[in-house]
Amino acid sequence: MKLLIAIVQDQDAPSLIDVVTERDFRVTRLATSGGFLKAGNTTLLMGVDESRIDELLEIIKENCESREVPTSFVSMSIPGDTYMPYPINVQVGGATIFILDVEKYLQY
Ligand code: 2BA
Repeated sequence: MKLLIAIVQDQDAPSLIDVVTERDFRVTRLATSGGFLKAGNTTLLMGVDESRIDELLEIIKENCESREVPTSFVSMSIPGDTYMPYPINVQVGGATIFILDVEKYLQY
């Protein structure tokens, strides 16, 4: 068994969860925040048999969209020790995925 951890955008999470549960995967949803944007995102924990990892990755790819997100102003150091704020756009997602080996899977 593998543990697939997927960090996705909040907008994509509901439909992704619907599809994975319909396809008989199990999933736990965590409300998380990204360190860079400090905005909410969703982390999904999915315990999955190794033989179905590719199927699950395909579902995630189909249901998670990459988006450009405008950030709040970022301070940038310029010569003379002053700071000038300016806006930037950041490309976020579709999904950031980690796949870990599961040593044991127990349910009581
Ligand atoms: P955030 O940390 O809020 O990052 C949002 C987006 O900002 C990132 O999109 C990336 O495009 C950009 N970004 C992040 N750190 C940056 C930096 N130091 N300099 C410039 N741009 C930066 P994604 O790469 O698609 O990541 C989306 C979210 O997935 C992240 O939200 C974070 O919550 C998570 N994530 C991504 N890579 C991770 C990693 N290696 N470990 C843990 N969480 C990760």
